[in-house]
Amino acid sequence: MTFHIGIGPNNRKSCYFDATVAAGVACFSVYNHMFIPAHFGDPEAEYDALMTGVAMWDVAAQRQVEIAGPDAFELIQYLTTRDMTKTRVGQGRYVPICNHEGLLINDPVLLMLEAGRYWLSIADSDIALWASAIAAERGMDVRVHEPDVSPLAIQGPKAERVVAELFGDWVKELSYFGFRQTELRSIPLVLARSGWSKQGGFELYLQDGTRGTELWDMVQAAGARHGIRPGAPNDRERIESGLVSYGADGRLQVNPCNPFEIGLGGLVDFAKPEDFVGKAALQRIKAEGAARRRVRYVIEGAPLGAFEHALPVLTGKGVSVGVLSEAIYSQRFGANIGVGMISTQMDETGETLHVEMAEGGRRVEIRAEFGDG
Ligand code: THG
Repeated sequence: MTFHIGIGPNNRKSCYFDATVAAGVACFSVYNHMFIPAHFGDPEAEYDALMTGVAMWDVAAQRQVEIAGPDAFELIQYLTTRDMTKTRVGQGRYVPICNHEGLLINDPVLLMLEAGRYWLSIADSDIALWASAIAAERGMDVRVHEPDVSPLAIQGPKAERVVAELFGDWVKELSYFGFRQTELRSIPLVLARSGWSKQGGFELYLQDGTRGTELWDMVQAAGARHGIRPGAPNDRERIESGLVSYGADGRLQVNPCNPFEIGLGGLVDFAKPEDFVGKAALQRIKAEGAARRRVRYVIEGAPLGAFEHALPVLTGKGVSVGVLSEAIYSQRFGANIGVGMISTQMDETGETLHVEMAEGGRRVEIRAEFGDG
């Protein structure tokens, strides 16, 4: 079976699109109605660059939703489950957003740019619609819009060297999720220590979409002697390190889940003085106890190939008691590993579990950590 998924006007191109094509992108995915590189044809080399060197990723599809105006703080505080009171300019925050039923609808990184102006750096769902509707219905004095901002991630143990060469040694002082408004040869951008991997790195939030290729080429040139490689948010690394992927691990329309089920319960702050969307539902869920919890799975058998969509996790009798969201063969742990959720009723039953794959059933086991046995 050979087919292509077309590039067409329904989905937007990133401002780094031309640069990634020139760099040999082999596959795109779609995220926030935009094309996002999925890989450059050499998964091993891309993984190795992230783990031992440095990788650069077009993550412009992590769109920014800007919330600005006199009621910006009030809206942010109402939208997110965390308490934003202590959030300050220059320090980013990971902030779950739920609907009124307490179901997760996004898990952005929040940047407070100045008093009364924030960006939500969103995962794959339409938060600009959500935020502007809530603001209007509540009569809040804010402007919600999507600015011309396109993040470029530089990730891996050598990322700091590359970024320090470009910007100077001050970047080494940035805290985790810390950021600063700056420029690179007059290209306006926000530089942050963040990114969707546990290998460390930075994100450059480019604020002028006409200069994508120029910025890409500058990063590429500075990174060349450190062996920088183009890549993309890396599924193998994120499964190994357990990072949440809203969309892959669950989304409102497929496998809806609350923050307690997906491992973000610690980011729900019932003590904050103001109300927030989903609070009442989340209090109920917490009191009753979440029905599922997030787990890591090991899947027996030969190395897995492509894993397309989530699979139910089944008991011997074929009863679905969990979900395997995404799985991949990990050289590092010498096993097929995955993330997902399991019914809390299965705790300590010790029952044998399996998933049905194209070639037949495969046994799965729950692990607290990978590499522990
Ligand atoms: N960077 C930026 N925007 C983003 C992402 C990003 N938007 C989409 C998506 N990624 C949002 N989701 C996440 C998920 C996890 C993390 C960041 C964004 C993350 N988590 C750390 C962890 O789980 O260990 C730290 C969480 C914490 O501080 O509590 O980094 O990557 N700009």
